[in-house]
Amino acid sequence: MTTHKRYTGLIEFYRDRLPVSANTRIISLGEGNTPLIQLQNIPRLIGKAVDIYVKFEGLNPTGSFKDRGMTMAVTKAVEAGSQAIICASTGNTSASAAAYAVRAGIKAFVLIPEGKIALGKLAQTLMYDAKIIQINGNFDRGMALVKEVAELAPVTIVNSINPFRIEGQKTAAFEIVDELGFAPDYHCLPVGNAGNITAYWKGYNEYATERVCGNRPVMCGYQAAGAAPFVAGEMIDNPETVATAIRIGHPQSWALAWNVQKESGGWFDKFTDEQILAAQKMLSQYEGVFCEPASATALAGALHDISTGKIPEGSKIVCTLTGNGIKDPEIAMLQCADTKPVTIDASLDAVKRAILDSL
Ligand code: AN7
Repeated sequence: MTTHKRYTGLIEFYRDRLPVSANTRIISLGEGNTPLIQLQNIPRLIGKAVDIYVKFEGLNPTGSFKDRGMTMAVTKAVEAGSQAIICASTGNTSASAAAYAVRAGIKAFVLIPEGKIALGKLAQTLMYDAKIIQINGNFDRGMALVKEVAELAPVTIVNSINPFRIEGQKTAAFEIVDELGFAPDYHCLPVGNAGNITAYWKGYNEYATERVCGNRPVMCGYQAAGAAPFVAGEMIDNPETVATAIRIGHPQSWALAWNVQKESGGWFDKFTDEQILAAQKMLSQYEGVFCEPASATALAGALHDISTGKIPEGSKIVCTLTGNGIKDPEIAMLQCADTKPVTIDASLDAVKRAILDSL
């Protein structure tokens, strides 16, 4: 007899490890359970004996890891009787908040920096019918405003300062260990507000404490060179990077992330926009995995640290690819400016010639 088991999201799946009760109405879009893809061509290309896996979080319902935190944050907001949620966002949080608010039947307000979020993120947030408030300031300013307004208005903040976001996002570490049977030696991820690095560390720690796995990874947090407060050792005021998702100068989980670095024996580093874009292209071109620029920072960092030996050969490495490449079509088109599609006559002859030309 076949038993059918429908996957209905990470809260159901990990409900024993999350703050829900039997009576909680779960707000889910089937998030989580994302593929852990082992890279096959890039390790060969760089000539290093390393196992690199990418956790492709771009395959969540709204195309980013934020959905893991949002299912939990919105579930708890609804449980507490909230009628509206609010966030500041570089794009992905706003898309996720908007979608889960629709699902819950509550209102979403999102503050975004005008002209500084990727087109796909704006399009989806519009489609989910959120109240979009564009500001002539960056994410950090938006976050400060959200904190102030939440003191005055009946709205629940769903940025990662909401502890339920971290609870939901820790499940990505559970999935990795459940699949591999161990924690990786190194876990690499892009750092903006540093909520996600905090969440992964919490997940790995919970599993290690309960002996689900015997080891904990070294946590490597990578930033864009123009938005690298953790590398500077201080907040910065005018962050700039092509990776708009991590264009953040005042990380909200500052102290928590430093704690992760110390406890895990990890480090922060920064990479230029050129290095980030090269890593994004490389993943698409050699592995068939299309992530957004911010996400590629994880691979840029891992490849750099592998090349210097800081991450030694023989290591098992997981890179989190936080968001889907389709979210930022403008950058993708720029990346491929030199490889325009050929346009031909709609005839068999012309198609044959076009194929033979490029064989
Ligand atoms: C693709 O959407 O902060 O270090 O407002 O979208 O947990 O902040 C996005 C962050 C990495 C950084 N990769 O994660 C927002 C927002 C992608 C992201 C990060 C973000 P954190």
